[in-house]
Amino acid sequence: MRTADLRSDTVTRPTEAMRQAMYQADVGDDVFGEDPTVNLLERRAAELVGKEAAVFVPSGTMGNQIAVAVHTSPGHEVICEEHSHVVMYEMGTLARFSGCLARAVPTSHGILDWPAISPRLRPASNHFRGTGLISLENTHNFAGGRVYPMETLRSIRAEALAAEVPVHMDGARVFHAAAALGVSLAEIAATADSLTFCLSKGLGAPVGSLLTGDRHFIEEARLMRKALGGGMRQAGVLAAAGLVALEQSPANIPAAHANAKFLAESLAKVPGISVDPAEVETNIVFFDISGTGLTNAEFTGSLREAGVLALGLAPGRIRIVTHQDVDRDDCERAVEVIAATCAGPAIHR
Ligand code: TLP
Repeated sequence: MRTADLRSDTVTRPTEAMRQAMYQADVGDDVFGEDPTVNLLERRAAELVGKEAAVFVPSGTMGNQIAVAVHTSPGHEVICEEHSHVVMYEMGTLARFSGCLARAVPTSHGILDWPAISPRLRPASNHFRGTGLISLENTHNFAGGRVYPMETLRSIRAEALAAEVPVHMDGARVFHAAAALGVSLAEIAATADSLTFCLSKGLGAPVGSLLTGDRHFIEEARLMRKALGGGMRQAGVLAAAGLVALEQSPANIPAAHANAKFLAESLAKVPGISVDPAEVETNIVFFDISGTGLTNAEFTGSLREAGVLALGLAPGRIRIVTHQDVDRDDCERAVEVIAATCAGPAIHR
């Protein structure tokens, strides 16, 4: 039985072209700056997002946390949305590595705007260190892949510049945001001082993220990467897959978005499930199973037996994510399996 793995877009396997490129990659010691394939990937990434420079890091988490560490100093406050990855899912590293305090802002759909940010903004004083950074997540994972409207980003950018506070963007899935809006990566990236994006989320590469920014910022970021143990030596084998991902995978994103929409629209018709398809803008669908009477473990366990994998991320809240390793047939089967799972307990009640 083919498994439809919808737990995350991190589960994709490298394509044949990536494996070939990895096999043939020209490599050197990247800590000496001598890996030609890593150097090429970093140049290509910087070019794509319209920034001066980029540094290849093992994970999105490291990219984000290096950005926090370089932009801030201990005691600084980081304004971010309350469910953002940088504060909720990065092992407390904001505090552990950078000594920063999260000013986590509640929102209804994960998207911050200046009216939500400005009351939390604090210049340094005798009593507190003040705001060191604004961090925006685009797309916003735990808000269901929501995309920042360009005018919101531009207004945050303009106000933050005036307030002299840097903006970092956790663009783990910024390719998805660009595809949803029909804008270039550079247009989005221009609204932030630094941007992290992931090659291993929805782009199919096995490992790696890029942190991008101006030349001086990236020089500092390289030192911080080394301090965190992220100097990877002959990382060209990984960068080679990343270059293929940048070249070939963005073309697969529209299909992943259409499949997510299809899933949301189909699941909205299943009794016991609550989901608003209008809120699905990219490749992430969250739905509520409270109406089924099943626990997350019962629900995902039943799906797993039928070859469909989903994640329970909060009580009653299930996440499915589409990507290039699942097609429409897999999604149709997932809907059938979910509908059967929801119908099951009603028969026994
Ligand atoms: N997200 C993962 C899990 O950590 C939840 C997933 O399956 O979605 N920023 C955002 C917005 C992310 O969604 C993630 C990973 C990261 C950063 C961290 O990237 P990695 O896992 O490479 O450290």
